[in-house]
Amino acid sequence: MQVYGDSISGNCLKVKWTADLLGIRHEWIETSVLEGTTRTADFLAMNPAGQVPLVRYEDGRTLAQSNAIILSLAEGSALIPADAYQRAKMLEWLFWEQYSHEPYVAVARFQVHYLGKAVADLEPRIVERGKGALTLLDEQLADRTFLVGDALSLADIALVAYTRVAHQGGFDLGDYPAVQRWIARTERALGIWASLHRPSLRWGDAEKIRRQPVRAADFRATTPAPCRARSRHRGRRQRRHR
Ligand SMILES: N[C@@H](CCC(=O)N[C@@H](CS)C(=O)NCC(=O)O)C(=O)O
Repeated sequence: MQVYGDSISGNCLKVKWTADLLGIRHEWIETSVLEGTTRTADFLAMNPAGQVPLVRYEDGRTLAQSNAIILSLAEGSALIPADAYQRAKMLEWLFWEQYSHEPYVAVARFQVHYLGKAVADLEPRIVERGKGALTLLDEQLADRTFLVGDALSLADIALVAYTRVAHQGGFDLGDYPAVQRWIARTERALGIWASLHRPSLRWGDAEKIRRQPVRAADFRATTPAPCRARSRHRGRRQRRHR
């Protein structure tokens, strides 16, 4: 399987994290949005929408839309709840992410962090709606570990993608403490903290994730204080983007 993705894009990273967590072998083909690679004739022939992420399977079939892709990759795994109601709750979060979170949190981040716009010049509606989305998440996460039930699901993967970098769009994650704790837990569950925090579950623990849900209890014992860990993590990310 080939994944056409831009590594600055949360939508694309959702696909990489899901594939890595499930041990799905893939070739990552870096496809730059800023350089217009998604609008070339070759790329448009694969995805007329001119967007990444896009996957191309061995048989030549293609699939776009990040949440459709992660749903297909995670089919039959513990990242999709077995219970019908919980599965629908997971989908509820995925649809909400695309309509009420990503268009504000991700767009603010893109304009500020990549296009160099001042936070003060962002369209007020984007800022208001972005804060609204983060507030809703914070309220929902106040008394739960993951977004659906007590186990990591695609809802966490989809929502963490842009929430963890919301500060790059001018949002202050310090205003959302439950969100900060959940980001730390989810990053750890995904193994994207592996080198810093030596989690008990590591990137590539594919069998474990495929067979049994990642539950809160797997992380509670050793999860570090989110603020200290976040600032170390942020430093690393910023250096990489310079
Ligand atoms: N709803 C789509 C959004 C995809 C999207 O907006 N992709 C951006 C990168 S995050 C892109 O390819 N933009 C290039 C363009 O529109 O020319 C998804 O979730 O995959």
